[in-house]
Amino acid sequence: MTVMDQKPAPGHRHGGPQRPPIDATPLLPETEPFRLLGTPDAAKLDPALLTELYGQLVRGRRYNRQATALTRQGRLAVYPSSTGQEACEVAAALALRPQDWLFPSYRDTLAVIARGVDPVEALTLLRGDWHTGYDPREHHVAPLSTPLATQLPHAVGLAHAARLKGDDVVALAMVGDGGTSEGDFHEALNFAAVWNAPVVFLVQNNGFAISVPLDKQSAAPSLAHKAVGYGMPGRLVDGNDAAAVHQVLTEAVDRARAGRGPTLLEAITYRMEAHTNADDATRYRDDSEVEAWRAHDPIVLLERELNERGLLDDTMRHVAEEAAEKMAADLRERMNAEPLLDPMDLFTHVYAEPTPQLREQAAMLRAELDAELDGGQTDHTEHAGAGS
Ligand SMILES: Cc1ncc(C[n+]2csc(CCOP(=O)(O)OP(=O)(O)O)c2C)c(N)n1
Repeated sequence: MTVMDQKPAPGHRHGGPQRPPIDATPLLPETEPFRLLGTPDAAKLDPALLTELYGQLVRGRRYNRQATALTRQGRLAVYPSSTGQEACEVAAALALRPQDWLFPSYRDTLAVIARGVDPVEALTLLRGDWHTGYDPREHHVAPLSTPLATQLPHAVGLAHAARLKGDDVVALAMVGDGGTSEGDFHEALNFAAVWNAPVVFLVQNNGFAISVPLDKQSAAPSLAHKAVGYGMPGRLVDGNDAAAVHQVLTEAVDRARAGRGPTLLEAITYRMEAHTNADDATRYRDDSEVEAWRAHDPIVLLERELNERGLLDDTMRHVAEEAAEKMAADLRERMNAEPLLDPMDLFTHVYAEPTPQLREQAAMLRAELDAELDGGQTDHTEHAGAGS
């Protein structure tokens, strides 16, 4: 039995005048973020896991660089880079089984591709040319969520429904530090704990919500401490230590799978780039802060461990870099092709059964498109249906 298996005495429930003393200690996060790389415990880590993490971190870093380049070339409308946060992204995907579900935010493209989604399809939404780009059911990955924290109640709903049906499914929901101030965060965590839903919340605390630093965002001792108020355990982890993030996520996912309820994880990391390509981070943070985090880069930490254990040689480094370059070249090539767009797709998948207003709007657009094509000679009466 671990500390996280213990439930606090139910003294907080309405139990009449003889309430037992309240002990919330089992739910409290550790005082220091959990770390593995560079500690004696790292010797026990599976070499296959470390090399898998390494390959995926290198690929993820390259993907971030390529996607940012695509914004400069006008091929991508916007890209929120996760450079510096690759350990959280990759470990999140690797801690799940195929039947589990991932609920990502807009910054979590790397977790999405690590789950098996096509790297180009994962960028479709950020390109602005299709609602989601991939079929969420194929890899059990919900759409990248642009509205903050709305993915969290969705994750709880899916996890709760799976539990009611007896399905072996865990939902992992990812959110930023700023997202924890949203009402949806509160509602999701409250329902998750009351229903004992098999869901894990991973907060990537990367220091900023656009230009707002954490100390202007929350007065909580840590974001993981918020868990206690809902009655679930909170854990703090070094978000740049890929092995540590993978371990705490695996423990939390196993706990949820075993029916022991939700967990809130806070991964301490750092957003090395600006919020997106549309942001200028030099206006609100000092370069020296960014430089200080370079020494704690997730790839540097993992390389050091692999080197110390004799698990990384030039061949292996070369193989990882080659694979990343291949992925980047393919991404570049396919993103450079003009997408075939049908403006009528705007109406597809809005409702299973389109409303009269939607049909009317679709007919108007159809008429405009036809007019553009043939100077207004087409009979439009046959185009009254939406979502064709
Ligand atoms: C409901 C809602 N409010 C405001 C925004 C505008 N917005 C986009 S990103 C962002 C900051 C979010 O920061 P954080 O949750 O820390 O995530 P990060 O971008 O650092 O990954 C804000 C306020 C939004 N997308 N959705």
